[in-house]
Formats: sequence, C-alpha cells, structure tokens
Amino acid sequence: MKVAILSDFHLGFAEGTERASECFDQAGQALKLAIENKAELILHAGDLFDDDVPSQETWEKTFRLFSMLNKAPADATVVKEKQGRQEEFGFSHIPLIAIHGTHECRGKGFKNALEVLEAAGILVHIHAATASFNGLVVHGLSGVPEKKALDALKMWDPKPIDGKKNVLMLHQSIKDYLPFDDEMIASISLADIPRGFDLAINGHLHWTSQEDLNGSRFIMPGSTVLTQMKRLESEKEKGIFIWDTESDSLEFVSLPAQRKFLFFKHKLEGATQELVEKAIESSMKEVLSNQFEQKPLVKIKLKGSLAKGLRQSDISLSKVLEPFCEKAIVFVDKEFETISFAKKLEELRAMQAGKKSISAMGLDLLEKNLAQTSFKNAFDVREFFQLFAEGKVDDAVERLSKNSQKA
Ligand SMILES: [Mn+2]
Repeated sequence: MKVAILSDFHLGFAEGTERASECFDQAGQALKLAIENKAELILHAGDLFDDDVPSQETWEKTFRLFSMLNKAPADATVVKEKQGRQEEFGFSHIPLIAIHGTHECRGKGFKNALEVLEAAGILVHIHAATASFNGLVVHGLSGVPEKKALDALKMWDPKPIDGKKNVLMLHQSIKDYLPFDDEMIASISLADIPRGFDLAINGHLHWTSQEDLNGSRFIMPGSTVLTQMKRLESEKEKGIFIWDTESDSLEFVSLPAQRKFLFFKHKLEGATQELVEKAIESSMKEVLSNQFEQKPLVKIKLKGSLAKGLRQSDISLSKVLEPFCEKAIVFVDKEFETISFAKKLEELRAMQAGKKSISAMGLDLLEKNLAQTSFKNAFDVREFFQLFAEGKVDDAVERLSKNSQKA
C-alpha cells in the first residue's frame, strides 16, 4: 500500500494579505500529488490550520480543498482506538488520518478544528490513540506544550503491534534540530523517539528531513507553505513523502509550483542608512537576476552594529524597498546591537552603583538628554521634573507653553 505523508498545511495563513491563497494552493498540490502517486491513505502530522479557530472564509476554502479527495473514490474503513474503546469511520474517498498541532490546540472542553473535520467525515483525528487501516496502525500523539512533551510521550508509551506495519506520528520540536537547549522550546530528543516502528513521523518543524535512528526511520515532511522563513527553509523544497509499505521505499516528492524563498545575511559594522541601502540593493540585484513564476519571498537579515548615535528606528527601509515591491515580497530583519543602548545600560549601572535615588537618576538622564538637543536651558529642568514626578502634567504643559510663547 502507498501512503502519502503530509504536514503543516497552515490553512488560513496570511489571510487578508497578498499571500492568502498560497497555503491553499500548495496544500492542494500536496493532495494532488498524493492522489497522482496512487496513495491509498493520507497521513497529516498536524497544523492543518494556522489558527485554532479558523475564520469562516478559511472553512469554506478548506471544504473546497478536501472535496478534491473525491477524485480518489474508495470504500474504506478506519478503526480508531483510544483507551480500549473502538470507533469505526467509513470513507467514500481516500481516507485521511491526522493529529492536531500546536496551532489547533484548544482548552479542555473545547472542540479543535480537526474534530470538526472528523465530524464532517473528512478525516480521523487521533491524540494518544491509534487508527488502523489495511494492516497499518498509526499511533498518534497530537501537539502538546513542549515542556510536557517528553513526559506525555513516556506516559502514553506507544507499542508497535505485532504482525502489523506500525507508524508513530508526533508534532513536537526536537532538541537535535535546535541550536540551543531550552526545555520550553523542546524536551524531546531523537534518542527519546520510541523504537520498533516502521516509520516515525514528526510535524511542527517546517523543513523536510530524513534520519536513520539505528535502523528505524524518522522523517519530517515539513510544511507545505512557508510561514517561519528560517534559513533552512530556503535550502529545501516543500513537498510530501510517499511511502510504499510493501517495498518499504520512501520518496520525497516536491510540490511542482511553489513560491521560492531566498535568504540573505549581511554583517555591517557602524552601519549607516547608506550602508544598509547598499546591502539591501546588492541582495535584491541578485534576486532579480533570476526569473520566477511567482513573486519570490526574500528575507534579508542585517546584523552587526549601527554607526554611533544611530538607533534601529533611525534606519528607514520604505524608500529602498519600494522599487522592489512589485517583483518580490521582501522582509528585512534589523538585528543590530546598538552601541548607544549598551552605553545607556552602562551609565545606569554606574548611577545605581553610586546609590542615587530613582528620581535623581531620572533627573540626571533628562538633563543629559536635553543637553544633546537645542533646548539651551529654555526652562528650569529641575522644576519641570518635580512637576512631572508629582503627576502635575497639566501644570507642566501650561508652563511650557507660556515659556515657548515668550520665546
Ligand atoms: Mn507548524
């Protein structure tokens, strides 16, 4: 049997923007690939929706999207089993088994969006449960808060069933893929993935990956739409896996028409408006030397430091980006370490060390900042500070306006 493995459609992503149709277009391509490759079962590893409560517009497009499954008619029954209780689901089209992701998570007592799709007969939703079809057992744990994920996995303790093909399906961060260790962000490592399954599948992380864990395979289909714009996503295509359970072959098939994503990083020291513009223009020149079917998505990350006295907000991007907005969707990330900010902190620390009161520190700062302006002692700083400190803002404003009239 051929099984199509998909993840992270994020239906409803970028609603109301020029990218609104992208999640539906690319999810449609993924389902089409599943049908064209003669899959008899589709697995979805979570974040089918982008929002926990999708909008009416998203629901409408979602039902239209899944009506495509009727092109693969079937007479199939999936059996869900949770805590010894069995439930049968009949399908007149290719059956779909899904877990929910972090984006669909809702509080206790509330129905999540996948439960709605299950009630509509489109899929079978599992959480700490199994779903069986045609000799294959899917053991699924939906997305849980990362901090609790390892405990939840251990408590659930899934075991492959003898004589069947077994698949494990999760939707979590995996420590091995992250650059730092933080249990709020990931508590599960590849070493914690239960063994003995023919295939372990994970959603949540949006780039595709395939690992061999001592003979048992671990795959991440990745998302079908770009939402996070991580560098890794610019290097790997979006697509789906097709797994043949008999031959055990596994193939990644790319979506035929996906929006291209290009990532650039510039490290600038003592950056000025001019240097930033030059960096952006050089990246955009490279982008536009290629031809694209759809406007490409471009992320330009700016690192390093700003010229003395400049703040991030002093760097304006609208003018330099304007000529490109017809040809690309560009995001610029300004991650400059501001020297002045570090200096300010230093000053505060020095003042605190001198055990000045908060108001004395405030007054010193105000005087220092005013000295850098053209204020030239136009009013008595101490008097005004005192008025502000006592909350007499109206009095202060009145005096200020009198002063300026005099001037
Ligand atoms: Mn996701």
